Amino acid sequence: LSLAIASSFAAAQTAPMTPDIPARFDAPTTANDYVKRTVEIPMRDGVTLHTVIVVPKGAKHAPILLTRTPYNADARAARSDAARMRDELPEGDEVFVDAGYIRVFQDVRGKYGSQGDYVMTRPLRGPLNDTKVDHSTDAYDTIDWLVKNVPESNGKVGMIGSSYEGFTVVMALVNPHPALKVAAPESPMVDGWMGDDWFHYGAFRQTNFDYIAGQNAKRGKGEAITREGYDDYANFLRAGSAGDYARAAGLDQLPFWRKITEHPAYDGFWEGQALDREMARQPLKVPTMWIQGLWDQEDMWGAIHSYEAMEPKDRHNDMNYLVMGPWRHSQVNYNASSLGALNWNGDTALQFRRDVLLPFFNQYLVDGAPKADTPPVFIYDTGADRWDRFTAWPQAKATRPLYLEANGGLSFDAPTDGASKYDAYVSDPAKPVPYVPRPVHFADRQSWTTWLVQDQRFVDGRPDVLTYVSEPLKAPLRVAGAPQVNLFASTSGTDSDWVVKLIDVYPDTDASAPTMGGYELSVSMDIFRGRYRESFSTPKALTPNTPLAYRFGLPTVNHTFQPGHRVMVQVQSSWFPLYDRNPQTFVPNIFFAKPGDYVKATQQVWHTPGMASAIELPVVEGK
Ligand code: PG9
Repeated sequence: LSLAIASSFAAAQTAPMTPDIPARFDAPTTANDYVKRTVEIPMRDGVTLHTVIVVPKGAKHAPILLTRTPYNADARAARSDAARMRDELPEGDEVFVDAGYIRVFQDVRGKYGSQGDYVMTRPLRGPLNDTKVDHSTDAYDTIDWLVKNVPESNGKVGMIGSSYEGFTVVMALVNPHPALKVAAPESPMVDGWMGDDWFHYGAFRQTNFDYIAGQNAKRGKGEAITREGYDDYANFLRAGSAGDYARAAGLDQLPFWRKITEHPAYDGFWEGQALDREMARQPLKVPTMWIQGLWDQEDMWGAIHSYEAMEPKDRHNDMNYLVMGPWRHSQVNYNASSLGALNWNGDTALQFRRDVLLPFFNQYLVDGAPKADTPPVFIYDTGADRWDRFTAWPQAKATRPLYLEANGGLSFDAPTDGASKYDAYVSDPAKPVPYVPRPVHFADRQSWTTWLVQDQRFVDGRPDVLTYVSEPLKAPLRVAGAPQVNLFASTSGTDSDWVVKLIDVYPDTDASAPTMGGYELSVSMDIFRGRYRESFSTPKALTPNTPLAYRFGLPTVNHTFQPGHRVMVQVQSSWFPLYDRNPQTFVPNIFFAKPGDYVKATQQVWHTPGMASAIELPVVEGK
């Protein structure tokens, strides 16, 4: 019998014990409308960077669109294992695919297929980087290779990318390669301490722990941190300080976390990496469109501040552009017909990519393309539900203080002396104010991407949240610029956080959208760590029970408060667990605060003529 079985396999047949995984498997690609090549591009120090080049079949004299990523170039260039390049590449690329672009994704050094060391936010060569390479040289060397080695290209390169991929676009603008003809940093991480990913005005963002672990524990994709329970409010409260949480999660092993804890203040480590400051020093060589969301929950600072840093150099108003859509972080590359409870007039991201971004890129990259009709500023009015095209930003020529009043009022009239001088509340670090309704689950993507438009009624009325509200508006109130907080406040502690929110309160009823009746939509809000009141680099204890001035900018807005709506301001002293708790006792480093440092504090917000707390609104007067 065994002889009979053996003889039933002719010599040409595959022997039963042939290993079933071949050394190599190539899926047929003849049906594809593109060719994908992977190459290892050598940098000036000999390190090779893994690069995926996707070329439309039959392309000639085509422009190149380049993205440099820490998020796996192979995966970024493979959305759905598709035969059509349009389906193979990310959604945001569809307009470029339709226009015949060559698309390139590259792993940054040290991640996924690229050689070399990964430094989370590799500083430019200089005091913080004594090597020969940075993202600026890597972009330069990559572009140099691409224009010499991709025969289907016309030698012109544009760069685009959001967030970290936007940070690498900005880096490429430092000593740019001459073939880099246009750039679009989308929500770039520019100043990680002032208002992008890691801190906001010195308050640490604990959502980063999963990101730091995922990015730095491995060359490939790492994992999020294991949780004790579903509710991150409880998980982080139980842990103690941010440092305690990180230690328990093993993050002390990660150099990037140690660097963060060694630089809690805005010292040379952060200031030396702030790319908006660097941009202010750079000549304006490449037409650049700075893009971000008006509710960008991760990188709210970078694009607008870089645009503002470059703008004085743009003497002919034809090099430096600003785009702000009604978007969450990176939503520019997805469908943006809605955000949380808000519905827009169509897919605002597609409108932008198709009508503004593509013509702008074509102008600089496609041989013989016409000049695009690109507005210097393209910004959504989130109250009027429409795009505005402006020649300059901000639109408001000056700000108008909107004063906090006794009895919870808000008014453009300055306060007069009255019986009530301040409003008080007790801020208890044992019961911090949540930033979204509990249970809080950082991994809940829907919650994270929409938290900035969360209805603020869930905290309105808490004893540790002060609420000030105007009368219903009789006429539209247009606000176009960055509101400034001018708060006079005291604390019984020696350190304190101040969270200030500018809110649009919808009319009590809306028969067409019943759940929007009375909605408290945050238009702009941020947190400020009190110890940095006088200096961002040198923290100082606050004098207890003494009203002190806190001035800081809120995120940029372009919003028309409609008639019948009311303006609201909320003030509170914690935003947990997104931001680590301020112990309210001054300690040298809040990351390492001890349980006994966390104390209740009585907070007072003042509204007297000499200490008139206000939000200075960039109001556009007239029609
Ligand atoms: N917000 C992320 C990030 C950017 C830059 C540095 C670190 C993190 C991102 O989405 O890429």
